[in-house]
Amino acid sequence: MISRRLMLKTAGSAALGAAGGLAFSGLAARAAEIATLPFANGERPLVKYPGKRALIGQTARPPQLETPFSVFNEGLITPNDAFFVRYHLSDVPLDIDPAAYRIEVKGLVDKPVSLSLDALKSLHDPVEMVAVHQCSGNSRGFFEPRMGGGQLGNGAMGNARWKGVPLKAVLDKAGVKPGAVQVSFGGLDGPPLAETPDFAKALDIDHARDGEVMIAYAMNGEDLPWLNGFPVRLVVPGWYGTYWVKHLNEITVLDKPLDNFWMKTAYRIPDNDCACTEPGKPAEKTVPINRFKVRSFITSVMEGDKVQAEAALKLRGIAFDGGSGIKEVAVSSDGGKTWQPTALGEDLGKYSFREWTATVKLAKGEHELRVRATSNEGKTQPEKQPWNPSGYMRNVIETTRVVAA
Ligand SMILES: Nc1nc2c(c(=O)[nH]1)N[C@H]1C(S)=C(S)[C@@H](COP(=O)(O)O)O[C@H]1N2
Ligand SMILES: [Mo]
Repeated sequence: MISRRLMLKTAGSAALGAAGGLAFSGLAARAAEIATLPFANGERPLVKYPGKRALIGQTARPPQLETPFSVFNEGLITPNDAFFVRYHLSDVPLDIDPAAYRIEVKGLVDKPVSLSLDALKSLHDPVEMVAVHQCSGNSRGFFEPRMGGGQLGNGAMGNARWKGVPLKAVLDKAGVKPGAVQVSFGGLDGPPLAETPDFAKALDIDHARDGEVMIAYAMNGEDLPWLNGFPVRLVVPGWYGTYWVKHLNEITVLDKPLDNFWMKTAYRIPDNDCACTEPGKPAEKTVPINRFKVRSFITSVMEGDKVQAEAALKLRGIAFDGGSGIKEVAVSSDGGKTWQPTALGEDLGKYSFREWTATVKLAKGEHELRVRATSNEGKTQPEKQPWNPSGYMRNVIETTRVVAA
């Protein structure tokens, strides 16, 4: 088999230099246009990376790309070339040989194993699941007051059909020893400086062995896109993206919780019912971020759109939660005073985006459209967004203002 190389050395880097800082050497991209996210300082270059259509460039080094929101109105599955990209460390792998690729399974196991991609695939019948993947900081740019971190709009999420092998099958192959507490996951990418902590995340042993957590080698019927973790990544259905380790090559069974920077310091939320603090205040006690909060969006109209007055206006959107599934979605066309039910679309599984549709009729003038989902476990979205120091887990009831004329 031939070594694969990310082919991006030739794309002109000068344009991005002008629009958004220096392009990552090698990972060059081109900025043709500017996208504007709907908050202050929301201008971003639209950049083109290999295997991706023009996406919203958040940072160039490492590459961080956001999906333009209009993509979510195209269908329930987010196309691979439009799927968001997030890396922490700039040493992104540019050259991977699938034939030489190995996944090491080690630590507190009966026999450490080193799996080739073929060996991985032959361990278990392929499993498939449609699941939303979402960055913890998705929508951070909308928080008030604002906080540090990537000023993301609502496009650091996507819904894909993942195919792979249950993590449990891999752990069983190595044989987990008694006393196992967590399993940690590392990928090929590394820090540019030795002082920067390498990216690794961990799941509790029972979670890792729940049969749903997957080592995925395909996404929407194709190899994983390079920038989404080729050739294999972890899929942790219903959990925030930080655990979905890309270019996965190290699985270590641990006898105590992983206490690296990425578990102990970063990606933690206030340990209280609202996972919130008073703006500007740190939390007294924190826990690692975990399941998605329930969310819903209107995708068929955008903020500021002009629509026809006194006519049937068809609204469409998406909803999802951390895996109980969507029970109902309601819309309001009067800023939340009154609500009407919507019709739910095809059920692609409890971890997937669920489509909803509704028809409203608007009198002449300005209107605040709102959408609110309720999950099967009875959770719904807040009217006011609780604040947390890292800007994680935004899930306030979304408002879209339109003008009917
Ligand atoms: N190897 C590796 N895996 C990683 C990361 C990373 O920096 N390196 N970032 C994590 C975070 S925070 C997110 S949100 C997702 C992003 O996945 P994507 O780039 O496929 O959208 O990858 C996760 N897995
Ligand atoms: Mo993330």
